[in-house]
Amino acid sequence: MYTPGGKKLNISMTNCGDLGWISEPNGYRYSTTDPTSNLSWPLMPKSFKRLAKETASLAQFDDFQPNACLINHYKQGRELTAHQDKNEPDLSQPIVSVSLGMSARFQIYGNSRQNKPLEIELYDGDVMVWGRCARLIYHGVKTHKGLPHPKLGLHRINLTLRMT
Ligand code: MD6
Ligand code: FE
Repeated sequence: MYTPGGKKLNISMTNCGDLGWISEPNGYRYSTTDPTSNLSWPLMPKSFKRLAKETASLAQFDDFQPNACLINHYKQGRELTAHQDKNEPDLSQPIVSVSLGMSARFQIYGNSRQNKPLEIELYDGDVMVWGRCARLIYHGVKTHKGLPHPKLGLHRINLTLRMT
């Protein structure tokens, strides 16, 4: 995908579910089809929905029913710059994020991307529920050099499950 400024994103992205988040020259939006193929996104596996619903409920979000799952793929050394996730219509709904493969540094900037970020390491299998006062904070990801993951090698995959 490309940024609205016309630059190629340095991570690759796809989606599953009824809707998928896309980045295009005219902005960011959710779309029912994949712009690279004009086909619908693949169905969201029931196991993804179940995991998201169960983990959201541990954080007191009742009845989280994701209909969109953004899938990000990072090669070693790639990064996602500071951003907010604000294209979803109901910001009282959380985002559930699943990390797989190589670990990465997740950077939390708070209310301004000018802040020095708080950094936490996200490991294979970590699940984060992102909501309430944190829902609109700036955040980014940096990968680093490390040992290859036994199954995914020098790659990281992140799933973010959303209601949109
Ligand atoms: C990543 N995650 O972990 C990127 N956004 O690769 C995000 O940008 C993100 O983990 C919103 C909520 C949770 C997240
Ligand atoms: Fe995000």
